[in-house]
Amino acid sequence: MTDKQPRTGPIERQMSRRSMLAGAAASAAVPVAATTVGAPPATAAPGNGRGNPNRGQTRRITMYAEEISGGMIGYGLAPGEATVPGPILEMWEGDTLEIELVNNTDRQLSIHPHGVDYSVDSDGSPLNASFNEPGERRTYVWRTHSPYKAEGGRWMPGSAGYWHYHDHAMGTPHGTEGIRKGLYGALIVRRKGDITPDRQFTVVFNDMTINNRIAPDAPLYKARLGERVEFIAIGHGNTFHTFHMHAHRWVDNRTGMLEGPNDPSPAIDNKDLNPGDSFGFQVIAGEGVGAGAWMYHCHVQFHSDQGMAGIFLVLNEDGSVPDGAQAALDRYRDGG
Ligand SMILES: [Cu+2]
Repeated sequence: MTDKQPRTGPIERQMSRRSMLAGAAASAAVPVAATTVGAPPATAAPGNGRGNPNRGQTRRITMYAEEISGGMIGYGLAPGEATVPGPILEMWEGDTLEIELVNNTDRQLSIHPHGVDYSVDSDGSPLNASFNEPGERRTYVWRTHSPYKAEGGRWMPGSAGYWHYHDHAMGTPHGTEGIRKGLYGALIVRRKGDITPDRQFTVVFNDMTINNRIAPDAPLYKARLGERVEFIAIGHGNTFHTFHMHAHRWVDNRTGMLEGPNDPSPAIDNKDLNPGDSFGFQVIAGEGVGAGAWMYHCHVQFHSDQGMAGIFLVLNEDGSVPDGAQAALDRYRDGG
């Protein structure tokens, strides 16, 4: 599945919400080279579904499913801008998101979410005749809710979480071919009061790939020292994985950061990431450890050895490349 690499890498695409919004033109295969990054984005992107934290907004977006190079198929927010993974979609608890999916392929496909509320006609599965025929436009409606007290006094969880979406109709009634070819992406539902990050990166362990790529062409994620970085990790395919990040730890709760001094959530830096799983967390890039080329990888040894490893490059605060980082990137490119 990785005989050819996608032309549009997640590096530039996920560098900032601004660049994602602008929909930078597809670039050639992303070179493993240290470069500076632009100023962090200042504003949220309306195009990705993120609104403001006032509850109860209904927003509508259009997504396009398209073939991209290398035999892959992706979702995008505009024609010609499909990527693997697809765009990060965001909601606040209480929001409704209407997604008009345009199928620009000659195959049946759909979009199926995890973690949110939907009726059977937005299920995204052939079981409920909820999919797009080739060329068809179809609207899927996703709803969310805040925690609430149910009858009998128990509390029900809200929708907030790091979730994901994927095809559920191509190849099999489970979308097995669509997922294999790249029809997947991150879905974030935030709770009022949540802090939004400076940068966001989607990491998908899909069979033996990361975002359908392998080392030395696995995604290179870049941030400046001290930036608040959000990772959304998703598992797909047919094998188990464990996600590990060097030198950065998070806590095993909804956000990755403690709610207060008495939050008992344990700190971790390695977590199961099996098919259908997703989790996310925020870290402060390089906090306590400094700038540098930090590896992230699947910790199943034969997976990392076969290419499920990439670099989280923490640049200096001024955006310059820290000492030794280019040498580390060169070693990575050379298979070291
Ligand atoms: Cu693995």
